[in-house]
Amino acid sequence: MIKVSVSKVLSEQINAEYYSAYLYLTMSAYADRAGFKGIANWLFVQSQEEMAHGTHIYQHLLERGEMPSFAEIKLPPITFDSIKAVFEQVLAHEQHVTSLLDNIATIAMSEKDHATYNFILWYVNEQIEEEATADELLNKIKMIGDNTALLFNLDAELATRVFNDPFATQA
Ligand code: OFO
Repeated sequence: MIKVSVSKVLSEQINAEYYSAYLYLTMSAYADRAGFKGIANWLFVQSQEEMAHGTHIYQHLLERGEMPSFAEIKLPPITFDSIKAVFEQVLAHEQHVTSLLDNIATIAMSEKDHATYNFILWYVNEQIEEEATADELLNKIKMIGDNTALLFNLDAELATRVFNDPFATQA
């Protein structure tokens, strides 16, 4: 049985993950319209991953006999100043999500909910890679500066990303 305090933050995290998905979708649309189809692809795949993250928490709550609570998903920014501004926001957003997940881990531990603690550790660890990737891309974009040819090289590189369901083998 899950304590109310734990169930509450898990439901909030479903919302946060779906918000992330929506945010990366608006960013993807911006990049597409700006002519960077590869960057749009990378952000679209990121959006798909966030949907999978949210849905996995939803399934976990049901598996534990809990009714998830639902709330409105707020509207993310829908326009951006530049590709660099997009990736500045990606990094800031991932750092924010890390703090949400750390908070869930802390609450689960203090409630002695080892199942939730163990469950949420996957997400905590995943954030290490997500922050590192966002940081690396932002640094590349900063180094590229105003060199459009180099930005299109990066765009071609990011066009190759494909979605792999992170939980496919856990089903
Ligand atoms: Fe849900 O993985 Fe980052 O935010």
